[in-house]
Amino acid sequence: MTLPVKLRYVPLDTFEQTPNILGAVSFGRHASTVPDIAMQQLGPVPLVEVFEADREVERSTDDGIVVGQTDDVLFGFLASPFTEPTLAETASAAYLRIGRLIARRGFPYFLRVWNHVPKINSICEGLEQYQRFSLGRHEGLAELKYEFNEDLPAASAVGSDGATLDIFFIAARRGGEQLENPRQMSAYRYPREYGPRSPSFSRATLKRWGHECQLFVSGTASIVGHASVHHDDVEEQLNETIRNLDAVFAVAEGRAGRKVAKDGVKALKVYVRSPEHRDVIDAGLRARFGDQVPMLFLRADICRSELLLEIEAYAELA
Ligand code: 3EB
Repeated sequence: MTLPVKLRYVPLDTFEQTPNILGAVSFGRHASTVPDIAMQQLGPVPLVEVFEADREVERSTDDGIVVGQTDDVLFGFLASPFTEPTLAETASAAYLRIGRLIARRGFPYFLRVWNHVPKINSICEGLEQYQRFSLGRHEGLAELKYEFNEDLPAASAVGSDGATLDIFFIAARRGGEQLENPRQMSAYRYPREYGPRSPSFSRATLKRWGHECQLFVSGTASIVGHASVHHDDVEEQLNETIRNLDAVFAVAEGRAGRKVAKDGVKALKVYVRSPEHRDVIDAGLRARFGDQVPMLFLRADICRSELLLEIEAYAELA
């Protein structure tokens, strides 16, 4: 079986020629034909994140959610306006709408979710916006009856420069496997100091399609156990993050019984708090993953204020 969806970063000026676009997301108001997240790209060429299907795509808008689907996979994008103190309620309502849509359409399993939270580090009425978001997401997923040790998808949750809570995702008829990282505490078990409800995500989703496999690795940062390490040192945060990515790859390789090849890493998305750190991160990632690895750099606030970067990965295991 060929992969029903592949994730690719495609130059903005040619991405519309991609056949069978299941969904696409631009960053920084470049493309008017697809949903956009208000963020600054830090690369030389503006890129669009494209979910490429293997056949014709059926498009619709349902309950405010932009949807693309084939027989096997569903992409969705939802932007939710909110006022700062109501972010938890907004997040829980958004997850309920999304969860009901994917259930109704027969794709109840998330493979990967991306969350973009405006002013993610700002404190509103004594609670950080990221923690408010986590609280709402947790309540939404609990109401949808997701099992926190079984059904949590790979995810990223980072800032944006916009005013809406933006969530996009891909979902399938049958679930992937939830992977954790032995170097890190599972996020859904983080202690109370990180918020009243723990962040509901797994470290990666491994999805098999017949003999082929794909791996969606969550946003990964310089965290060991549950603690952030190497405050104020971007190069050490990068090295720790690469060790975490490698640890997740190793778990996936054990499960899948095959390797994540260098050319199997099809996408790395790098969230950078300070634009001046971009080049040193770029060099470190090329040293580890090779000069040809596709990368998309975004300026973003990360969900803990001491974290300077976060990196997510997508790989195909042939
Ligand atoms: C961490 O490991 C860093 O709340 O969905 C990374 C990926 C992080 C996803 C989320 C948060 C999330 O806790 C932060």
